[in-house]
Order: sequence, then C-alpha cells, then structure tokens
Amino acid sequence: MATSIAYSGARRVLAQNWTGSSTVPSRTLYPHQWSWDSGFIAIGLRHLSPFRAQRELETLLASQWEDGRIPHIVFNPAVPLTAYFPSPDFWRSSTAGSAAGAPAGAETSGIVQPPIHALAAWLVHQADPAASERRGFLRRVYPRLVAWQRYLTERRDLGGLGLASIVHPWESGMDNSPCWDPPLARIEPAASASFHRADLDHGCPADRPTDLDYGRYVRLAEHYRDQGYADDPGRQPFAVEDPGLNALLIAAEHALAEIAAELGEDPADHQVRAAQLTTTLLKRLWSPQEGMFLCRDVVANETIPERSAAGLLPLILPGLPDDVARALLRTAAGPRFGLGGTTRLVPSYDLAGKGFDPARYWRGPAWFNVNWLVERGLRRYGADLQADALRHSLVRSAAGSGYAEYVDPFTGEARGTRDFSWTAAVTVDLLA
Ligand code: 2M8
Repeated sequence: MATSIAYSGARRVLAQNWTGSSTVPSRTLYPHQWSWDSGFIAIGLRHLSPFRAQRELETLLASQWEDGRIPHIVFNPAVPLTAYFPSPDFWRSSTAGSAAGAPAGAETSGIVQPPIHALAAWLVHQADPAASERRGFLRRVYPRLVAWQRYLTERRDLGGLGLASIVHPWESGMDNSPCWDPPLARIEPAASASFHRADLDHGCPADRPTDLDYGRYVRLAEHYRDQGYADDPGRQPFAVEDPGLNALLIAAEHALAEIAAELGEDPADHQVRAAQLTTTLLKRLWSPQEGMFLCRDVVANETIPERSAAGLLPLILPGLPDDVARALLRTAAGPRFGLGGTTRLVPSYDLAGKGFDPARYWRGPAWFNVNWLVERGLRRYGADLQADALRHSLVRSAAGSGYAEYVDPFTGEARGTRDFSWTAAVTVDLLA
C-alpha cells in the first residue's frame, strides 16, 4: 500500500511538471529544461510512457550545439526572463555562442552538466525496444550522443590526460560543493548589485548557496561567455576534474557500446575508450588513503582535499579493481557517509568535513539522483543487502518529504523545493 502511494505520488509530480515536450525540474524554482535532470527524468518516465521518455531526451538533444555540447539549460521562451537567473539575456547563446555552433533558433546556457544521457537513452530503449525501434529512437540519438561524448573527451580534456574538466561549479551539478571552495577562492566575485537572485524568490536562503558563491558563479560564467564559450586549455580560471562527472562519462561510453551493438555497429571504439578512461580515472583521481576518488584542480595542478559523494560515484562502473571497489563500499558505510548507520541516505558531502551543513544544498543534504547512482553501484559490487536498504530508504524519504529536491541526511526532513521531478523519477524507477 505504502509503495503504491509513493508510486502514484511520483507519477502525479511527473505529470504536473511535463510541459508537452519535456519536464521542468520544478514549476517554481527551475521553470526550464535542465540537462542532467532530463536524463534522470527519462529514466523514470520510461516506465510510465516510453514515448514521453524518448521525447524528453530528444527535446534536449534538439538544442545541442554544433561542437557537440549539450547545454545545461534549454530555455522556454514562454517563461518570463525574471523567473530564473541567469536568464537567456545573460547567456546570449545564439549570439555569444555562434562560433561554437550554438543554435540560432533557441536560447540556452553555454555550460554543460554531467553526461547521464547515453545511459538514459539505453535504459529508455530497453523499457520498450519495439516502441523505440518503431520511432528509430536509438538510430536518431546515437550520433548526437557520440558528438556530446567527443566534446567532453576532446574539447574538455583541459588537463591533457583524457579526463573531462568542468569550467564552472554548475557543470558538476553539485553547485556549492565544498570541493569547489579552494579553486573558487581565486575568483573575484561579481558585485552583488549587478544581478538579482531569482532563486531566493522561491527558496529559503539557508537551503541555497550564499551570495558570495553566486558572485563567483556569475563572474566565471561571464568570463566563459565573453570568450565565446571557447575551451582553450590554459585560459580557464576554473578547471577541475570531477570524479562524478567522469564516472558518468565512462558509464556513457559503456552505454554507447551497447547502443552501437544494438544498431549493428562496431562497439569496440566505445569499449576501448571506456577502459582507457577508467585507467586514467584510477591513476589520476583515486586516493588509497581516503578510500575514495577526489577532485583535481587542473589550474593549480593539485588534488582538492575535500570528500564529496561524487567521489563514490565510480562505483557505477564495471571493472574496478577489487581493492578499489571494496574500499569504496567501506567508505560509503563508514563515518564520513554513514550508509546503513547514522544516515538515512548518502549525504552529498563528508559528515566530518569542515564545510558540512545538513541543510545547505550540495554541502551535506542527501540528493535522490546521487543515491540512485549509489544504489546501482552497491548492486554492481554485490552489496545487495545494503542496496535493498538504500532503495527502501530512498522511496520512503522521497514520498515522506513530498518529493523534496533534497533532504536532511539524518532525519529525511525536506529541504529545497517540493514536487521535484528527478526525486519522483527515481522513485518510479526503483518501484517499477
Ligand atoms: C541546481 O542548479 C541550478 C543551476 O544549474 C541552480 O541552482 O539554479 C543543481 O542542483 C543542479 O544539479 C540541477 O540540475 C539544477 C536543476 O534541478 O538545480
């Protein structure tokens, strides 16, 4: 009974946030289409309507830039500019991004988000292969997904060793993670009077990033925009290799291998790339002392000594050495993340870290998409009992919090906005 209520509640959220061609993360706080949100949303929608799930991804891909990037926001022209900041007149993609091949007929942001999309496309196809084949879904999305992947592995290889770098904290999806504090400290914030934070019209300030963070986000985004969204190595004031984004990049390469094989094409290139990227990820970002992956500041050429849930996400990947997989499982269940012990869900950041805050966005609260990935990772490495417990806790916390954007990791108390799409989507997926 409880699970059927959770399922129908999640279905209601996804229905009310559907715009006709895609899903907004939240009707109030995020009234446009977001890139990695749409990936998670499609993974849930596939159980409700494979067609809507395909459409979700295709709508996003329709605004892909010619250089392969998938922008992190596709703006809905019917929504007033004041509803969300930074709005299209800030990013000016159709003019400022023209050298990088931004579409002329749509307004988007110019930065990216983690590449969950190939995995999402593969899972969407598998939900109803006949429906997918009838619409030629995989055949149409495959070249676009490959171009997206190459954008990240080539244009964003700012460290020169093969991993993709983010050039803005928003690109990690974990906006104000304490991992970004050291590299952000070098950035002169934009004057706070130069912009208006629309997020505070809808969100509680204690649950959101600070004004100082926003000043720095604005400065970095303006800098990138004013260079025409070019990715020249050495010209980015902020460049970081994030294990979360790179884990999804490798998972995407595995998914593309599956998609290629399904289409009768040779998957070898994707398999080789996935293996090479995994080797590089291990060499470059694995910390045996911490028992998890850490971020690397490419500008300062140093490891960032902060532990966030992003450092556990490589658990989703096949082929990790045994000692690495075992250490990751230990770290997840240890005092820093408390899985199966002090926490209900994996927190976004180290419980013992000096930046930990159980309420403030990506500095401690638990997020449902991250926990969905951890659940998959636990299962992949044979921790089925822990995965079952996490699945149960995810569903209970999602429904119990009104499908909150994020929750207090100890109590499950709702934080951020409610009726949040990816919270509902992963609930549907876990219950389907
Ligand atoms: C949050 O990020 C946006 C900027 O992209 C914001 O705070 O305005 C993050 O949680 C991000 O991961 C998410 O994709 C986005 C929409 O849900 O909101």
